[in-house]
Amino acid sequence: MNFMKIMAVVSVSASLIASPVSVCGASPVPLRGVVEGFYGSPWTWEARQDMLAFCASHGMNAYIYAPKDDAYHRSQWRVPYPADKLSEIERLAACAKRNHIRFVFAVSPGLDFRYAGRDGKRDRECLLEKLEAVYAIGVRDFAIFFDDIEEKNGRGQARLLNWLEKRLGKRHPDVSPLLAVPTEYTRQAMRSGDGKITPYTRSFSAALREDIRVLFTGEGVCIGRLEEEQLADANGIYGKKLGLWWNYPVNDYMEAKLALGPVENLPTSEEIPAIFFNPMQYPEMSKIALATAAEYANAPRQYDSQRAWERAIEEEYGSLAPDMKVFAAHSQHLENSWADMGRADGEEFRAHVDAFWKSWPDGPKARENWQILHNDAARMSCAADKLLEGLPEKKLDECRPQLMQMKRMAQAAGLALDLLKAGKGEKDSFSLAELKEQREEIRKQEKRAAWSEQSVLRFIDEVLQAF
Ligand code: 14T
Repeated sequence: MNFMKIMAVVSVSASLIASPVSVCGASPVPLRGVVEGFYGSPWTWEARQDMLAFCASHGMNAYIYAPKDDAYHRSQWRVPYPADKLSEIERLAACAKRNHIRFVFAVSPGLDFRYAGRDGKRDRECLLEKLEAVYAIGVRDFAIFFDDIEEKNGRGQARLLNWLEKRLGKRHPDVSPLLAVPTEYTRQAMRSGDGKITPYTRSFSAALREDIRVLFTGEGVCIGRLEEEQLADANGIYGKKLGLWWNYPVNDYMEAKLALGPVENLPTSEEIPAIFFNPMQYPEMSKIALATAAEYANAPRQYDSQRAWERAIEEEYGSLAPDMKVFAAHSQHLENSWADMGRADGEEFRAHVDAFWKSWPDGPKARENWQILHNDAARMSCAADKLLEGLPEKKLDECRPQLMQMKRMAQAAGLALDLLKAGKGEKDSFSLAELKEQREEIRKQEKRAAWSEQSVLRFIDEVLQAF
């Protein structure tokens, strides 16, 4: 029995006891799992079932159904689920139950919800109906999300949630407390420039019933670090402990890049009542980060992101694990003007490059450092071949463009090194032209496949600049 299997058994028995038990001094986050909450192609029903089993075997105990691009979940929230969809939900909920996973059904009605007057009453009843239909097929956990909408009607949203909770609770004593995501769901959004709590968050949090659980995403939407004090501040704003919606490995804002790193920089002292990880639209590629997420959520204080990451890949890739580690080490970081998630890519290679440039061309270790880089490039090229050749189709279908990009970059890096060794003489104009051509090919694929932008690709560009 491996560690995760033990954790799974522990968590099942833990969920039978009211308060979380302490295993070797580590308290699991009581509610821990996956929120299918990304934009883009929702997972298939088959992938979801597979993911529920994956969650269970990794000691997670909850899954939230909230795909942004399921029209019935958000844009067309008033439209009831047709019979065929409803029976899929029923099967999924049953699958969750078999796996001891809480199945949470979410609706995001905020785009056009009307809170007042006759329309308000209609929309309220309509939303209740939507939940009732899902209650009828066996679901007992519900969530209402108000993220990514224009309107900030804090009081209206809170009163709607209170009303729903009361109505559901009266009819069905077996319904769990509601989960909610407010419109200001980052700590930064909850305070204005002067540090004051915003009017929205003040009215939403003041009006909301105490037992309704609120989730937030940390400092920003995709800021990959949450300090204890920041969490404590957010809890203080709400006067209760908030749960986390953690936006890793989700990549809907940068689909060309796969998030294959571990989760990291999450709180270890403050208690968290719930944590949900938002994955990629690619279920297989999400499993590396999700396996590390499960380790974190089962024992936050013991969590070691590097070890969890290695374990996750070894468990999922068997004999291809060494090659997958090479690939994944360069595909962890997602960054743009507002996002900064995941460890830096290819740190080891970057360190080799730094040492190389320091010594090149006349230092005593120049040749040695050149050889290290050359070996790295060869290793990447070989890993790409083995993965393209040996990965099962389901996995390959989710990462082929990025693997091919790794292959191109490995070759270009090798060529760049040969060029450096040969120097700037006439005879090399041919190789330089070839390197430029390879760089152009990489550029053509960049929109579809990003990989190691700041490590291998940067090295290639540095060499090109040197010529
Ligand atoms: F509900 C929230 F906690 C949340 O994170 N909402 C969305 C989520 O569905 C999405 O997958 C995630 C990553 O893109 O971020 C939120 O959506 C945004 C938020 C932005 F500020 C998408 C783009 C943004 F600029």
